Amino acid sequence: MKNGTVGATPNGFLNWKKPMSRHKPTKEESMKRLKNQMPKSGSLPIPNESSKSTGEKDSMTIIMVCFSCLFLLLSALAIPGAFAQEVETAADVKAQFEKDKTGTNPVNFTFDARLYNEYRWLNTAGDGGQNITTFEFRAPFASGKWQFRGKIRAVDLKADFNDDGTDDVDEFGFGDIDLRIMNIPYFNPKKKFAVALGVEFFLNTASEDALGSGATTVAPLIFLGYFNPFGPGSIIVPGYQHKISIDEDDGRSQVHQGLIDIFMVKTWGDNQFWGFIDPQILLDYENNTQFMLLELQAGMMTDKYFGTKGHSAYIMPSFGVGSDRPYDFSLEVGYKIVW
Ligand SMILES: [Ca+2]
Repeated sequence: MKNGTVGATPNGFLNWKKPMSRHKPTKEESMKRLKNQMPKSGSLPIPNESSKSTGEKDSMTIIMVCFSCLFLLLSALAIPGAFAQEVETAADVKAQFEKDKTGTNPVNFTFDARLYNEYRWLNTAGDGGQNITTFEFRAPFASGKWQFRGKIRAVDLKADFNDDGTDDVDEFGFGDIDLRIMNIPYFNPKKKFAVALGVEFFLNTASEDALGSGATTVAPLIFLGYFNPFGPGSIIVPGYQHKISIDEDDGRSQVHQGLIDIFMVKTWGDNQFWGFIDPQILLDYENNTQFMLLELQAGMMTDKYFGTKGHSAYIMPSFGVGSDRPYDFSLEVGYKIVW
């Protein structure tokens, strides 16, 4: 859930089918697989050449079990009200939300424009890199009860899947477009607890096959917001999003995936600085694979330097874990305006 959520969810599920043997595919085979197994918006289908070793499988299982325990523990720890330091009224909360222009609170529906660039060092046999430039816009509607979010992206993808020194894909163009609407059906300021429900649509808009999923996908999501678990300005947001495609291009796979994540954010210095950690598990039910991503973000308001209002900047490294990970490491920098 990239930044505020399932909302903060990384667009980047893969649905590449792993080869059954250690046989190194030819370029033709790689391209065929590429055509058959295009990834989600903005993500690369990575053919992972090496078979998963038992050790890797075991360590992945251990990591997943640990993650699930952490998920349950944090959910239990953050029992509504357990860490409440003072009773707050809805008006107090509203005032706090209005003061916060960091754009990190997923249930604070503001107008919000973001431009960010991510570079991924891909988990390919040869060299692979993917640069994604995204423009994102969020707006409240229906008297602020609902939030719209849209993302449009340009993708530059170069990858050598079989390590023969030649790029098997080298494309630049528009990626898929994501649209999401979200609502907060339950919000209790005294218990410092909220529930968010939403649905996201991944549209099959990529200008080149390799730059999109080749499918139209619907993804309902739920997340819970526990406020002030680590003192004022902190939030824990466990969430789940289920993606299932309703239409695919010829030769492209069904998308059927789940994303579990725990977004944990803290702001400091009167909402001038923030940091978040967002561990995520991506479960590909279609291909029976899974991997983890760990996103870490540090951000700050830039208003006092630029004389602006509601402007901020951030940097976000991200790590891929597991043999089916799409990338080893990625680095994103972004600029955001909240009003
Ligand atoms: Ca190659």
